[in-house]
Amino acid sequence: MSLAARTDESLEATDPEVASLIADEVRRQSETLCLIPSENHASQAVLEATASVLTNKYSEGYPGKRYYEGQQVVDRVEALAIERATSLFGADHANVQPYSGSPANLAIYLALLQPGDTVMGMSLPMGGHLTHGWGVSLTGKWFNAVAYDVGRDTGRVDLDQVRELARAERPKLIFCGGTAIPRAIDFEGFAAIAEEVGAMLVADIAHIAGLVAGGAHASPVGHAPIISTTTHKTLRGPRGAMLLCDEEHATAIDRAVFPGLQGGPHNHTTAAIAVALGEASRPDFSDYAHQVVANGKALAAALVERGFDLVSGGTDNHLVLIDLTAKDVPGKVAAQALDRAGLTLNYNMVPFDPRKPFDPSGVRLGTPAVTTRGMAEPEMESIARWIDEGVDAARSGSEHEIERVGQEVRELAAGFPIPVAA
Ligand code: DSN
Repeated sequence: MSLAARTDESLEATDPEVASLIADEVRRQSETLCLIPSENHASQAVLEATASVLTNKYSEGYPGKRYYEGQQVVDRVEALAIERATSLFGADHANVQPYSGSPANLAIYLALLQPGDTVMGMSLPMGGHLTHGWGVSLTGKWFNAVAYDVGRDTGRVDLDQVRELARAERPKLIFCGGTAIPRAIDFEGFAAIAEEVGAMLVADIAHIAGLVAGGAHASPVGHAPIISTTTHKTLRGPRGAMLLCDEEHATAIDRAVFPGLQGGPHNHTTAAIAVALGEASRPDFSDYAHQVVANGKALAAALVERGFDLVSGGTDNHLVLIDLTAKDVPGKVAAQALDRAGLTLNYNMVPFDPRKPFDPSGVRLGTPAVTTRGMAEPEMESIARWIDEGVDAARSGSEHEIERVGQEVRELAAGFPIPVAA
């Protein structure tokens, strides 16, 4: 096929409407600063693998044991992703097929529990995840879920409370990890509690997987026999997930993912996961992970300096949770104003929040994406100032001030390009 003919089949030529929407999103991401702690900018290499012809292939099963022919290449792709995952994290076994974090966690339930069994996780408004047994989720409806909180005064997980609850409820499975935890997770402490009550410990490291891979957070390997993670947050891969586990759980986990829960794996995603794992094994990714944390601490310190009330008083990782109660601005109003100023973050419940999930007291932000763009401590100072000015403007209703902050944000963003597909 000639180059001209190929060009005619490009997205831009065949569907300018979608092409234009994607171009708009490239522009939006380039001109704004992503502070959502669960988002990142995947590399050009990850984006290219995601967009490959591997998307065309069905591959139910696992390498060497599939239900469709034509797996000569896909088997090698998946085996490579598995090998890179086990070697990067030091785990016995990896399943790289879960479509995302929630299906990965559901597979764990299917592998280990029966409906009605007791499961224990961090309460969602305290920073846990829906699939750790929250009431509106299947995991809270079909299982007997009990939840631990954070300390009211500390904003941190209190292992004494976790132990007390575990002793009283005797869960079969305990989740540690979550979606709004600004402090280091004590995997060893959780493991001791799980062992005492005869529970299986599952570490959900979706938020911090890249920090673990880069040596900027302790690893759960050796403490949690099963580890769940998405691949697109600090790990900076495509949207997907992985389950890591000890050898003794490998068969149960694999059977739960397929055929228990899912059909064909998304092979283009598997290839992109392999690329991301390759990137994460290089020394510059360790530098990245440590800079994410350094930026998190710098951003937290600058916000505290400006009078913001941070849950737990600061951060040990990539994530900062602000309680805006004292600023007299609801989280949603602040998040929307900051979005108009080009600072993208999300409104979020804070522990013991008297407000509702759709209109909570806090905002959640983080440093993975801006660190990928090459930003460091000086930029965190600017971001903290703009957040302060944006929140003030949200309270006073000054759109002019929001526009002024937005102009400064755009100027900074222009100096830190994002990776895009070739
Ligand atoms: N949606 C993810 C997050 O933002 O943390 C959790 O699933």
